[in-house]
Amino acid sequence: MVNRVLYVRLPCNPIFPIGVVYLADHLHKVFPDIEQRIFDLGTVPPLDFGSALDRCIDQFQPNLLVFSWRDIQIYAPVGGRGGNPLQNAFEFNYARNPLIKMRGAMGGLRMITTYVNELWQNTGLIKRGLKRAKRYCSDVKLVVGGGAVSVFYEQVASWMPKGTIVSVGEGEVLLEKLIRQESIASERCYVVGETEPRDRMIHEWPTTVEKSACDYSYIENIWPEFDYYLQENDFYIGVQTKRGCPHNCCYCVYTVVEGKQVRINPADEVVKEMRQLYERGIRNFWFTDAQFIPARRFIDDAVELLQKIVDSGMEDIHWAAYIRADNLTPELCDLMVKTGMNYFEIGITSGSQELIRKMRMGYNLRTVLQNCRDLKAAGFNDLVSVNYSFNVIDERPETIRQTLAYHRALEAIFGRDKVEPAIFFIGLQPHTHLETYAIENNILKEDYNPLAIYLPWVANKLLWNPEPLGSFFGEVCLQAFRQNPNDFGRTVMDILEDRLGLAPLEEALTAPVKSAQSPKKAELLVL
Ligand code: B12
Ligand code: SF4
Repeated sequence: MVNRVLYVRLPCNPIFPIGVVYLADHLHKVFPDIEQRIFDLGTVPPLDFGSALDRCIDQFQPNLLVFSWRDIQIYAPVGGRGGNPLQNAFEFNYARNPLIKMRGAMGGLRMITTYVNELWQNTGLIKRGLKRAKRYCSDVKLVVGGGAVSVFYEQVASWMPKGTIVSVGEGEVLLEKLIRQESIASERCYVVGETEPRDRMIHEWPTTVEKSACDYSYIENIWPEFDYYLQENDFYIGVQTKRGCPHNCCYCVYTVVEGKQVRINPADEVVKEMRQLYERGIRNFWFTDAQFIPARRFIDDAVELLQKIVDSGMEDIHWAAYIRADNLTPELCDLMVKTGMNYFEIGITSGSQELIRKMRMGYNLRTVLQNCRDLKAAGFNDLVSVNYSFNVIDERPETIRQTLAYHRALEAIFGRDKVEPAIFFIGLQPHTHLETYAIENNILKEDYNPLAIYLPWVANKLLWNPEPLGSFFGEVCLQAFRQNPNDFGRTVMDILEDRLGLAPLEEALTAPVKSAQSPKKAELLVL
């Protein structure tokens, strides 16, 4: 009988482990009699990982071991665990000064070492946990899942012990079936050494689950270190309000991990969950949805939720989320401000309507601009992070000029200091249209390993910055790192404007039907 479940969240920056919290809450609601324990290695100093895990297993003696692995990929333009990956990669690839090149190489090497160490460390912890748990229960089951495993489920098999169940996406139903000892054949999972992942398994639609407010009185009972996240005031605690995204953006994997069908968590339940955290002192919430307002048809759901937050009287809270700013209305803007939204990220990727269409992002930049005006008029006066990924497809000097014009228009609305341009270069991810494009165009081999970023020729292709503009962007970013590393995004925008000038805003907002593009790039449009 499977009745003692231990959730181990593998080492991670201290981001609230909402995934395991929801899993434990769900199983408790279905099987109130089973014993559960949450153990979060995100709160343990690195030198103690192994011994703390041993101690926890010795005490709890689980017969189901659930390992949750959140992130694995360190590409980001910001300081990651091993340094700033973008700076290192660009210094190594594009610097003319051999000393800077060398610095990039050394930085890259340091990051790769951190990355490989983390892979070894986490797989080591999984194996160690299993071995230890076998002392108490010889047929203990081992399941691994979480964000990182969902994206790289095909690669992790080679590191896991035989018999490990590798899971993609939400794990609630899978765990339920394991407890009931039912067949798991129809779940998005496979068993290492016994079954192979089905072709395109990640694209299968997840089983629907009804979500109710997480019961935090129960969670604090099974998680002795829960207080860790209550002590500091700056944690944004995760709360899910919906799951899934119906869009098709060419570089994005969320839409397959979470599924295209959007599930709305009932507003009353979301507020009930927030209220429990509020009563424990939490004032900052991160709505963990892939998109808080995935499409216009979900505007009413967002309005309902925010109105209920207003009615709840939780007046001194703040929240943040990923927001498609094409789906705002003046009413929604008003509610967002009233409920304390103090940060949001709009991933517009480009300020050129032509490129937005080519990346299949399905929104209208003119609408985004108008909605931002409405948000400002509603009293929004906090930080907006605007994510730009240059050079995804068909970028040209004129599309860069359009992006700059668009960015200046956003600055005119919110104020220069309130709009933070986050300059990303796409980290190519498996199961995306961009990956298909790269394989079909011989940029990547079909059997490439997306985790082999320790191989410079793989890393360079995964950090998407193709020629002919690749070196130009490399040079601009290096200049910005030199000039003002603390205000990197704004400096990049200024340098680009100095070099290329601005397009008329109207040009940015209109997408010509035809454009000068290479045949290869045109293919992406019909993928
Ligand atoms: C919201 C979010 C953020 C927010 C988090 C805010 C907060 N306070 O919680 C912010 C913006 C801060 C963020 C930051 C980053 N994120 Co993020 N984030 C997400 C996002 C969109 C949702 C994660 C989430 O909380 N979901 C809701 C919870 C309930 O779901 P969950 O945690 O996935 O858990 C469920 C399942 O995974 C499963 N499950 C979990 N564990 C287990 C275990 C078992 C055994 C089983 C069976 C199932 C299971 O069941 C759970 C319940 O349904 C995901 C993408 C996505 N759509 O999933 C990326 C994602 C998790 N992030 C990712 C990354 C990389 C990052 C960064 C490291 C990026 C960076 N390089 O800077 C940073 C830093 C994070 C850190 N550790 O320092 C990657 C991780 C995978 C990877 N590529 O390595 C993801 C998957 C996105 C991607 N593009 O691939 N992120
Ligand atoms: S980038 Fe955003 S809108 Fe596009 S598919 Fe991903 S989650 Fe959806």
